[in-house]
Order: sequence, then C-alpha cells, then structure tokens
Amino acid sequence: MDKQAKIYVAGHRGMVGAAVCRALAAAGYTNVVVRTHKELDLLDPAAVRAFYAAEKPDVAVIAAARVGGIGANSAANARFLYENEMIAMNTVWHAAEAGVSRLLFLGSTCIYPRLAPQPIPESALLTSALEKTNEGYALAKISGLKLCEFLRRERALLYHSLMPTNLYGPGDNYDIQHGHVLPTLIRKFETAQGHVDLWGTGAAIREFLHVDDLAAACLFALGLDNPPDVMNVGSGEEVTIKTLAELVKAATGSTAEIRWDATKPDGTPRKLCDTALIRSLGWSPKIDLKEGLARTVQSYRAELAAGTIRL
Ligand code: GFB
Repeated sequence: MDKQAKIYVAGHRGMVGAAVCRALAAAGYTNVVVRTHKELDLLDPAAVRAFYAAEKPDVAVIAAARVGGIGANSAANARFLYENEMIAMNTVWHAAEAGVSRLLFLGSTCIYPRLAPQPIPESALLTSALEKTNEGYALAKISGLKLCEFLRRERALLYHSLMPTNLYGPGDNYDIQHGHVLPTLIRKFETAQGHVDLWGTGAAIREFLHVDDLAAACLFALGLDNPPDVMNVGSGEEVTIKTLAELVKAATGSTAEIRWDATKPDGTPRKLCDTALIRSLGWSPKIDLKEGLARTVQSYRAELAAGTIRL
C-alpha cells in the first residue's frame, strides 16, 4: 500500500479500529481519515454517501460495528442484525459508489456454522446452521463479506475481508453484562470480594487473539496484490473457559473462589479457526495468551486510573 494513500478507518474509537490506527501510524501512514459517531452516523446512508463523496479515500478499513459478548448478543439479536447490516451495507456499498478502489471488511469467526469442522476453514461458510446466541450479528457480517465479494467480481474493486477469532487488548469493553468473556473476567477478578460468578459450565472452548496481532494482519492483508476474498485470523491457541478463568485469576493475582452459573449459556461449544491460508501467505501471530493477558491486565489498570476505561 502506498504510504501516501488516504485511508479511512471506520470505527477508530473501538478496540479494533484504534489498534489499526496505531499500526498504520507505526508503519508511517500519515493520511488517515476518521469520524466520530457524532460526526458521521454509519446507520444513515445519505450521510455515509456524502462523506465518501467529499473525502474520496483511496482505501477503507471497516472496523465499525456494534459488538458485544454472549449476553449482549443473545439479548438483542434484532439490534445486532439491524445495526451491523446497515453499517456494512452503507460503508461498503457507498465506498464502491464513490470509487474507493480498495476496502478491507472486518467480520468475526462467529459467521461460521455452530457445528463447523474444527479448526474451521474458510470453506465452512454457509454449510449449516448458525449459533443462535449471535445469529443476528453473524448474518450481518455474512452480508458484508458477500457484498465485498460481489463488488470485487462485478466492478473489479479490490474488496476483501478478514474474519478474526475472539479478540482482546487495550481499549476493550469491560461492561460486565455486555462485554466479551476475557475483559469481563479481568474486571470480575480485579473487583472480586471473596468469589466471582462466571457464566455457563466453563466447558466451552475459545481461541483468543491480541488485537495488535489482528492490526498487523490487517496491514499484511492490505499489502497483498491479490488477497483471498475471506481469510481467517487466529492465534491457534485455544483454551476452555475454565482454563481461561484460572489464567486470568493468576494474571490479576486474585485469590477469589470461582463459581459457575450453569443457567447462563455456553454458546458455541468450540471455535478454533483454521489459519493455514493467511499463514501460507506469510502472516503469523506474535503475542501469546500469557503475554497478552499480562499486557491487558496492565492496560485495564492504566485505563481505569486514567478514567478512559469503557465500562
Ligand atoms: O466472549 P463471550 O461473551 O462470547 O463468551 P462468544 C465466551 C464464553 O465465555 C461463553 C463464557 O461460553 C460464556 O458462557 N463466560 C463465562 C462468560 N463467564 C463469562 C462472563 O462473565 N462473561 C461473558 N461474556 N462470558 C461472541 C459472540 O461469542 O463472540 C459475538 O456473541 C462475537 O457475536 C464474539 O462473535 C467474538 O465467544 O460465545
């Protein structure tokens, strides 16, 4: 990618968009365009159309989304479908209409079927039923990646997608009801008084990727002349939620007793993505879970002290 390229990062205040902006800055890209939610409502097609027409970026990275953990998703599938569908359609379609020649769309490995073969290859897409707890979010992300695929074929635009596994890192959302498991566990252990109540049975298996590794994968993908339409991005390191709880407990130095609330859902039983494709092209993760967790406990404490934390 040309260092002078004008790059629009949608969702720059979120954990992923912020990490992409940090990686772009570190790599010497200085012409980065961003808009806050207040300045540009991505649910509004006319506003998005006007934004692209005025700014005419060379490249767009779509990291904007309504995201949340299993609690937030399962309680509001309608909102997760509607808002993510609108964001995807507006940011991708109107980019094409304005002549943006390259676009990277970010999804999630929850687009794959609930009972996909493990590790999950990109070819598992749309082969069987989705996980119900995040069906709305998954359907919206599938529409987004398909729109990129169709535009690439029909208009010769270089639009492609990355599907990251469960992410964590600086700038995460630590809201106990709505956050993902890893940040939520950090907060629960950091504030525990005697015990922590965790959701489900602890038997679900998840793979975790530090957001700075994903940001590096984004720059890597944008540097490919002929990227695959869809590529998984994962660490290959999977753990049961029970093991994750022990790791977070150790990383925070907590002595709290762990209690499981089996009335809460486990969600998809296992979600390990097959990263053979992106690895074969030359990308690999750099931050293992132990190091990533230690860094994230530090950033949690720093964000809390600075008053910038999202709760
Ligand atoms: O990260 P998480 O909320 O979402 O939960 P998913 C992962 C696992 O952690 C589930 C368990 O098995 C939960 O039951 N868990 C245990 C907890 N304690 C807690 C807790 O205190 N909070 C939370 N949140 N979980 C999301 C999707 O699925 O993954 C999104 O809903 C998105 O759409 C995201 O794709 C990456 O991994 O199940």
